[in-house]
Amino acid sequence: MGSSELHQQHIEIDHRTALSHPLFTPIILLFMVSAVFRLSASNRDAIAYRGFLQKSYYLGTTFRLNWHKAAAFCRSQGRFLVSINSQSQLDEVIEYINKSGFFNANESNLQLWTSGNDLGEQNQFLWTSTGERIAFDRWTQGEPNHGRVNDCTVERCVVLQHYQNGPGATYSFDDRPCEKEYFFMCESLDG
Ligand SMILES: *[C@@H]1O[C@H](CO)[C@@H](O)[C@H](O)[C@H]1NC(C)=O
Ligand SMILES: *[C@@H]1O[C@H](CO)[C@@H](O)[C@H](O)[C@H]1NC(C)=O
Ligand SMILES: [Ca+2]
Repeated sequence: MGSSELHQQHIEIDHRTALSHPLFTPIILLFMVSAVFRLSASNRDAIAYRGFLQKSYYLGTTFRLNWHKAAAFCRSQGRFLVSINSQSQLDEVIEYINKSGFFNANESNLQLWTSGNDLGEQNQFLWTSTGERIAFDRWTQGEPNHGRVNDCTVERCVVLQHYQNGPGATYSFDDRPCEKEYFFMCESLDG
């Protein structure tokens, strides 16, 4: 409420300045007023975003991307690929996936890109969205296995994977080829 009064004041000030100046045409005035309105709308959105959300996630399961494109997609949404460095962070992610209904829609397996990778130095896995080392030991059994093709290690980016039926992965990490396309999860880091 305080902020909308403020914006109205701005408009009145602009209005008076514009009218007192002989070079201002009504078209320029209209442009200025609409610019002020646009500015105030985007400020309101930013305040609402900070006010109501603690940490927000985005689960991308409508299309698959390679790791680099998934990271860019999250940035384009003002977010980062998800980093999971504790049991409580994993629980938040699982709860979000549960609520998304992904596994209700006859899906039995999920692999999604996280921000984890060892692209900077072999076997030094980092969450590159936060800069932390991967300290949460949640690797799927036998992983990371540094999968190789033609003597070159290609498995350097980390998925979170869950297989609903049978043994295997239970919300655990696996290094996969960064160029492969998987679903992905983004998070906001504020809050
Ligand atoms: C997610 O759903 C599974 C299966 O319904 C349940 O066992 C588990 O407790 C849920 N986890 C969270 C963190 O909500
Ligand atoms: C899930 O699979 C069962 C058995 O194949 C089928 O009858 C049902 O319609 C499917 N449900 C959805 C939402 O696809
Ligand atoms: Ca692997």
